[in-house]
Amino acid sequence: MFKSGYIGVIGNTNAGKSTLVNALVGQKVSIVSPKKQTTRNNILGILTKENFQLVFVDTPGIHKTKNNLDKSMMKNVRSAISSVDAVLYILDANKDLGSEEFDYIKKLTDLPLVVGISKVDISNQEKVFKIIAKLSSIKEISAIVPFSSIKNTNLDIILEEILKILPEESEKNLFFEEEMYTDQSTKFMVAEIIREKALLLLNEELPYGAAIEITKYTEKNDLLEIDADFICEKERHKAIIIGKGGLMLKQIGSQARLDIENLVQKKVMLKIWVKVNLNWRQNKNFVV
Ligand SMILES: Nc1nc2c(ncn2[C@@H]2O[C@H](COP(=O)(O)OP(=O)(O)O)[C@@H](O)[C@H]2O)c(=O)[nH]1
Ligand SMILES: [Mg+2]
Repeated sequence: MFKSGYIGVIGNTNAGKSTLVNALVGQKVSIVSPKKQTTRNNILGILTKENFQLVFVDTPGIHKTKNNLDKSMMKNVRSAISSVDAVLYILDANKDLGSEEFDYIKKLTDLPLVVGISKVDISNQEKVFKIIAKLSSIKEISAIVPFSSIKNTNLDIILEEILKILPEESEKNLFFEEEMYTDQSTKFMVAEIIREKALLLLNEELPYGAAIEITKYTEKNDLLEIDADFICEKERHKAIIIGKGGLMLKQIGSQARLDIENLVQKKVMLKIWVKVNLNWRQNKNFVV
């Protein structure tokens, strides 16, 4: 007996979706930061075991706008929802569940649905119970699971509940080869790692519209040589990214290099150039 399926991981930005997908897959497939809109593309995290293959679709998340939450939610997640077998909806245990989001969850019940309540390590039972009580009127929800990705609490239950709602298959239906844990190229992941360090280190100062582009990616014996352009739109943005005496860029580079070495399992030489380019925006990799 085998089970497989695509699971759309949906919820507000910062709810903890990417952290959960990384924890379930056991590999860092999706970058994480306290900043909104950290995840920009739908990223696949694949978990394959003896009797199942789950493909998690990590989505950029719902970007809350004051007047039209519903519309923007739909826009952000529509493509993920249209192609998945089940939905894993993530709510932050520390945030109240508002009526708009409640209505949105209700609408998702056309698909098999599990709700995860994240970050219970920094929340309390009262808050969690309040959310569960509100959700209890949506009978179609298969399971509500409070969890913590960071403390590894109830992640096994999340998997169990997802497997319960997927149909059994008579043959082993693999979407991806067993050893794959993402569909992304290593090169894309390298750009994402640099973006993550910039998000974390520059924090609020990260200029809007900056991007990372890998311009060289060459393996020489045991060494991987990577050149990257950090593209921004204004000279003063360039100064912020480089920092006093080049210190900021150096920090971004050395933190990124460590993660990249971990990813590729070899020594990495990473050079980053900061460039100003006004007209790069089309088809490029946005940072913010
Ligand atoms: N304490 C705690 N923090 C978490 C947990 N999961 C995520 N976070 C933090 O919440 C922030 C947003 O996480 P992220 O996975 O990027 O959220 P996403 O926008 O839904 O993908 C990051 O700062 C994470 O470190 C958790 O289980 N416990
Ligand atoms: Mg994310």
